Amino acid sequence: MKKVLISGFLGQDGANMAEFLLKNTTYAIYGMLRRSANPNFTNVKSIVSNPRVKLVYADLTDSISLDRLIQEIQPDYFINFGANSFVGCSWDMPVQVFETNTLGVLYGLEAIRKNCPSCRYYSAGSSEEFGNVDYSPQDIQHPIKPRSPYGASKGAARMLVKVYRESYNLYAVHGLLFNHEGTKRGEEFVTRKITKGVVRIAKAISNSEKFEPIELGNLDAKRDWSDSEDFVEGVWRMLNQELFNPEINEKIPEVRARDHGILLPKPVEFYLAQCLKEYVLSSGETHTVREFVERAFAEVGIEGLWAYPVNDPNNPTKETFVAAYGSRETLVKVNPKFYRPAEVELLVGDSTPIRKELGWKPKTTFSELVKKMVSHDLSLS
Ligand code: G4F
Repeated sequence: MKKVLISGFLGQDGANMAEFLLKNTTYAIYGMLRRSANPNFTNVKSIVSNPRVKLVYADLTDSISLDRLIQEIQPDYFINFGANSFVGCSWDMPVQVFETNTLGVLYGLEAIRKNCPSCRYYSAGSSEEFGNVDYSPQDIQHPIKPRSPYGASKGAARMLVKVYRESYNLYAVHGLLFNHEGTKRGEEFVTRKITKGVVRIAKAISNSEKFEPIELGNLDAKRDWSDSEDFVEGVWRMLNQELFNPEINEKIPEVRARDHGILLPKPVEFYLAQCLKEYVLSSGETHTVREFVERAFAEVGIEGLWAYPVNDPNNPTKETFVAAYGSRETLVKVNPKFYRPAEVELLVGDSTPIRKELGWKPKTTFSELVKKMVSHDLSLS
């Protein structure tokens, strides 16, 4: 049975990837965890007792632990979703962010090179690498222009993946993922913060209770939001390019030879590494944080208006979202503490190549995503 090692197993993407693989393959899943006094298994509660799932311990910042794990498991795939993924805190802990997001990638690549060079490696890249963008929509050729320590850490990881692929012919790819959300999203990210807040406020209004507004930062930031469940399929396609792109089989005689049962001097991944491509995953649409707020409130039947409070001496110029009818209560207010030292103002991705070459496309639209997240949060309370 083939083996897939997933780091960041308890996070949104790790858990969605494990669910996808349980449904669509017969492979064994090794969910990598860090030692923690109170690990949160919420995202994996429906799969963790599946006999194909095994929990294993290592830490991306501990090269010895990764080395040992890869040597022991000999995985066919190592999907590295482990990261410090919250851009906002990357200014507060830049060294930890680099240790996890960049050195963690280096340690993984080294462990594969030494112990298991036929293992296919996925590195979770980010549209944050594009930063203050030169053009729209952004594609794989867009230069790396990060605006945060997080974006820089991911850009550096991308270069390491390239160097290891080209130097050692490893099947290693760094996918460029635009924002992706869903019901497993952490509450520090703006989409889930909004959907949880909307549900809290809707419940309070229906029970005639008082409530605090949702406090947000930059409402004008534009993001290209998709569903993480769609993206894990795109990642899997990037890791199996020859299965989805028949042209690769034509280009590489060794792949055809392997398919005919002919023994090759090197693993097939060695030959594939020379024609691997990296791809952008995105919806191709961009929306402001403001629009996300409006849609999420619309899902619970609350219409609002953007306004500037005249009677708030502490916050005279900051915008608020107030209920359009009835008491005109404040639903959302801006709190400068949620602004970042530098912002990525606009992201919108061009995912045409993966759609054409690997046949991937997202299934969930922006409005379906908002609806899904709000409905899920309603079902929790
Ligand atoms: O939800 P966010 O924190 O996501 P961000 O920074 O775009 O990063 C996410 O997407 C990246 C891909 O582009 C990933 F690499 C990364 O790991 C992560 O998944 O913020 C989205 C936008 C930002 O412009 C932020 O300034 O929302 C703005 N925002 C406004 N108010 C807020 C808030 N963000 C957060 N987290 N909290 C707020 O109150």
